[in-house]
Amino acid sequence: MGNLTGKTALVTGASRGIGRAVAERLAGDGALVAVHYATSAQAAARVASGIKERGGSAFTVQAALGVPGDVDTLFTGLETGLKEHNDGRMELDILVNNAGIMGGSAPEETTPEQFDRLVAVNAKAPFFVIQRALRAMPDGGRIVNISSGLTRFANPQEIAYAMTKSAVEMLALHYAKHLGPRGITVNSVAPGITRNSNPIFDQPQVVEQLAALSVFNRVGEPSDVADVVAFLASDEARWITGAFIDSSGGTLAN
Ligand code: NAP
Ligand code: 2V4
Repeated sequence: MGNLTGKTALVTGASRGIGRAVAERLAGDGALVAVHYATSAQAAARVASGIKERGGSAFTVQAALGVPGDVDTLFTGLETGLKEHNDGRMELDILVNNAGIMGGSAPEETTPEQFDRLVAVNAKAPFFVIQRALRAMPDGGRIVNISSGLTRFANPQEIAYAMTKSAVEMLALHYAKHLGPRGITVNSVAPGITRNSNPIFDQPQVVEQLAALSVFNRVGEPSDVADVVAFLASDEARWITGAFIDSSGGTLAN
């Protein structure tokens, strides 16, 4: 029996990277996990089947975020999955807003369309996903939003992206107060450079430079971040809300 046995969790962007590690960790702790994805159906199915092979419970949910109707699509899929896999118990105990897109363009070259897309996926979608999730979330629920160390570390290639992450951090501050009476905690987790499927991680010289940003002289692994999220999702973190949790391997202290 894990510490999340009997709980349900929705992890957005769980087909790969940090979201995948979070889904696997929460499922390992006993939660029934909705593995959300936008386009990577096969990868998400592999995440869910891997969880089940290890004795956990999971199902996949498809929804493109940052487009009209996104939240309806997401929650229709979530509700279908919960009906089928959770004996009709429709409550959502844990929400992890992880799905996000990055910028990677110089400020002079960022277009209004790119800016709007970053805002739509990284900031607007989490706001409305929370709004909808709260209808289904019982007292004592958990909300974790994935931000970025770039709200505190300068990288001019990512100004627009960092602006969206600053916006996401406001969710924890203000919702923590709003949801305190329900015992629901809302926190931000800010990873530093974390290995994902970006081809830069196949270049040893680049990885060496990125590693030097952390006081531990390595890049983060998705599981480094997932362990922090799992703690915030647990009962043991009941006294932490409205917090910014630096999960950058000391990059912000460097
Ligand atoms: P990733 O490997 O690029 O994976 C992104 C995930 O988000 C995928 O599951 C993807 O689904 C989903 N997604 C992307 N756009 C979406 C959209 N419009 N609608 C719905 N789902 C969408 O990402 P990651 O590197 O693990 O990053 C995860 C989170 O951590 C992001 O919020 C990111 O900003 C943050 N972060 C990452 C780093 C880092 O260095 N990796 C550092 C700090 C913060 P599909 O596969 O189906 O497209
Ligand atoms: O510098 C980051 C960083 C980055 C990048 O390198 C470019 C990328 C991979 O296209 C997008 C990106 C997203 C990020 O969230 C970060 C990041 O969090 C970060 C960086 C440098 C130092 C500390 C950080 O937290």
